[in-house]
Amino acid sequence: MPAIDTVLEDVSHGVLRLTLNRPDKLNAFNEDMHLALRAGFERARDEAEIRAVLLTGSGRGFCAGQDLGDRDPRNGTPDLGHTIETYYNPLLRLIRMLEKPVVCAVNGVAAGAGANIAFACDITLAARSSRFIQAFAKIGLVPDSGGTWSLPRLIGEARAKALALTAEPLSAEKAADWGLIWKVVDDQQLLDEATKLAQQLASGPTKGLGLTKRAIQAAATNSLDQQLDLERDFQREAGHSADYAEGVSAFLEKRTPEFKGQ
Ligand code: LHQ
Repeated sequence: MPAIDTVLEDVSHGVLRLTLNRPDKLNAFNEDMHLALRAGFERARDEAEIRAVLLTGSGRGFCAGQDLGDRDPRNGTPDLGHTIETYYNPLLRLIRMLEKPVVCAVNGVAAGAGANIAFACDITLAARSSRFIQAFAKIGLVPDSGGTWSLPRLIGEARAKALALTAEPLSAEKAADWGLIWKVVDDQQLLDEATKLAQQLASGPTKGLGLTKRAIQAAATNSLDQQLDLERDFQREAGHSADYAEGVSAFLEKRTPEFKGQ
């Protein structure tokens, strides 16, 4: 067991809040933190009462990527492919495949894998003072955690290449202007606003929201024809949900719906 909880977990109003908790290292990933974060997302996947996730960091940083002290080539050449396969790729797959919304509150600098994990979440808010750095180029590495996939899709090849090749920090404002994240929030308001959003999503029609997330992600590789077929199938599935019945009944009865997430 680690000496400290490297990820703090808290459940409230259907939201599982996961707080990266190695503030002295700007929440850089060691193996304990990887395993704890993965366990958190698996919990979100497995527990029906959890209907949204909020990911954030403690202290002044969000996440500085891999803890470089743990992958120090001076102690023998590490197999970074193994690190990616064992830790980062399973995490990215969990976030993207989770059929519940994942809100990310970037509370400070997000560097390397830390930036790309923030971009993999469904709705990412960032504190005005935060910044995003594709730090890989500074240490001879390649963007990971889906960065080479998400960056060109979100902002186009020209901006993706410039960010990745120069490792120039990108302000939160510019990240929002470019469409890398949803929005910028004043530092003091970040956690409140992200929590409100996550709670709103957690009280929503979880089945429909999960299918919506899957459909939008599937569009990255589908043709229009494939996507139209997928919309037909997902709409059929959503139409059988209790939340659809509740949503339409509430609309017709002029009342607020009470979604159960089923
Ligand atoms: C750190 C780190 C850090 C350890 C700050 N590690 N201590 C995947 C697979 C396998 C291997 C490699 O990588 C990957 C994916 C990746 O994520 S690669 C990218 C790894 N990350 C970086 O290269 C970022 C390194 N950090 C920085 O460039 C700066 O710390 C940033 C720009 C994030 C923040 O700068 P400052 O605000 O000036 O803070 P600082 O540098 O003073 O950091 C505060 C402390 O945190 C400091 O420790 P100290 O004991 O001196 O107070 C840093 O050493 C420590 N820290 N990042 N990744």
